[in-house]
Amino acid sequence: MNKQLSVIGVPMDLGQMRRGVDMGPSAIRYAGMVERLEQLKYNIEDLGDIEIPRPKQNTDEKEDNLRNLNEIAEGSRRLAKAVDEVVENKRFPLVLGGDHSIAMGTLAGVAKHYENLGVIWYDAHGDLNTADSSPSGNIHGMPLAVSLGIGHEKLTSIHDYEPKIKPENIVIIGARSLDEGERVLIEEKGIKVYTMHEVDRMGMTQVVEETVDYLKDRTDGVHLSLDLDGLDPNEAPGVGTPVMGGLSYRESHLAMEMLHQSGMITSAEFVEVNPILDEKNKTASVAVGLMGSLFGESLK
Ligand code: HAR
Ligand code: MN
Ligand code: MN
Ligand code: MN
Repeated sequence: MNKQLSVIGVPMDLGQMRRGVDMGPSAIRYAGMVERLEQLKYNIEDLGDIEIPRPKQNTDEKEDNLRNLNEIAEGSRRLAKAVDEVVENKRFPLVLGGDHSIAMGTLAGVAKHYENLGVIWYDAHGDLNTADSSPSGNIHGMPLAVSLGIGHEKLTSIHDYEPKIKPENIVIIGARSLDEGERVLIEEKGIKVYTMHEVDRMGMTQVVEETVDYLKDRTDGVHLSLDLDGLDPNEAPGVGTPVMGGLSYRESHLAMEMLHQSGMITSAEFVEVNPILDEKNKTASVAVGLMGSLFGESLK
């Protein structure tokens, strides 16, 4: 794994309705991220936080079922630029959310540098909605569709190219709340999904083995987009849209350890940590623990 890490915080809360997720980057840093990764002999440069524009109108107003469209597009452009530069400098971008809408910017910055970027989407949700299919108008439910080039032009065109990724290079793990339009898209595009049903039947070991096998030959880099709501809300309560019956802390550690061993992860983001909804910064601590495993902590 690339031992040169650049950390970028994204205090974004405009992609959904619950305040507090903009404090995610602070909460994750406060939980000891830098110290944890320095112990693993990484060189860490913290680039601080991207500035997110404040919405002009009250946040209840939705333009075309896309709440805060312009501000999110602008924030994403800034993030994409910063991430692009990190990859350009041959460093590993580690992005801290913020709600999951930030993945549009992260992927825009990363994918430019790859012919076939793989994406592991660790999440209770598919985040494959469009303005037409979204039940909420919340853009954090749309970033994976947008990255495929599906959605509002102001979003799909971020960083001046599209699409960012191809459907056959995506693996979703942990899904248990998919909207109708998302199911149709998954079917239509042939996106690989391990729902909780598959995780329960096969076990996480086989899920990750298959994922690594699947992505190994077809991709030249793999981005991990980890939404903390992929985990069970008992273990990661500080998230805005918790869904019962999620991945356990242990399963998630195993997944991160196996991804480390695969050596294939070239960028990562940890999103949806909301310290206001959390219990004593538990969810940020879980995020830092998972980073430890992803970046090579081992028990022996
Ligand atoms: N699918 C629902 C919607 O589009 C809920 C999305 C929740 N998304 C996240 N990110 N928390 O995964 O509104
Ligand atoms: Mn570049
Ligand atoms: Mn998500
Ligand atoms: Mn989610």
